[in-house]
Amino acid sequence: MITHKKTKNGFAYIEIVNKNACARVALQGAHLFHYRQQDKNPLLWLSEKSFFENDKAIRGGIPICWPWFGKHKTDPDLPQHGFARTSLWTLVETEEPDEFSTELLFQLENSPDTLKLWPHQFKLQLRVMVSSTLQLNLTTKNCSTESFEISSALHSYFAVHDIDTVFIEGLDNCSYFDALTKEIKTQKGNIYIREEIDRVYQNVPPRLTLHDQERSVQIRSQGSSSAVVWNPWIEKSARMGDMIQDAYKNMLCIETANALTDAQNIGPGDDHTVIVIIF
Ligand code: TA6
Repeated sequence: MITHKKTKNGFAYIEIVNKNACARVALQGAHLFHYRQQDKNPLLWLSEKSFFENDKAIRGGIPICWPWFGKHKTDPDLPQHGFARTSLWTLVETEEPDEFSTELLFQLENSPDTLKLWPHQFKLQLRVMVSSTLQLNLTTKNCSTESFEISSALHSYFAVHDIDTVFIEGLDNCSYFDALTKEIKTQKGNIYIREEIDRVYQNVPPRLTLHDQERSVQIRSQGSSSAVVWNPWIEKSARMGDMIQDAYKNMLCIETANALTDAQNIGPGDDHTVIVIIF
């Protein structure tokens, strides 16, 4: 079942319910902010203090960072993580192949507003597949006559039972840029979270696992060889207006990205797709 809904303050989203799972996707940013497999706890984290307001990114779920990841390379006045997550997308297709799965296709195209921020003609599509697995396919099409470069991230916020007991498996021996120290380092073994962490891993394998007390979450990727790991820890989460003080204890970002050396150059008429599958 696919239902168009609005929050009390009129923020539009779509609710998906089938026999395997339920999910919610905001039209702003095509932002999936809830996913729960049948009879299980939500897989994704959503801040209790998240805004559901125009031009403010929802804190949690899977924001789409596009057409640049992080700060804009040259213009500090441009929005962090690009404009896709705060733009109003269009729901162009819905499909319910059976009672166990649901597919939605969202689209964002260049407009006078986007051209002011990023002078390229594009079509951006997000296909969301909700079943016992959650799959997002983000496709960038270059509709202009010149190449352009994008960096991006499917910025997944995972709900965790207790940050002190989780670990990430699969990034052993991967090099990473440590955004806190600005150094390039190499990961040794699994990743445990004992302080603020903000790292962009490169040459990342297509299979990562988040081990939580109650479950292991599989993260599969295609079209991406970089991954971002982020937890704001105590001080930063206390400073964030859309997170409660101890929110850091129950969330961990493992983002499927095309970031830093994995930025993508797309030729005229060409396209690039990055995929994440979570289960
Ligand atoms: O997840 C990586 C990161 O770039 C962090 O540095 C942190 O800023 C996070 O994204 C959240 O960014 P946001 O703009 O959503 O507050």
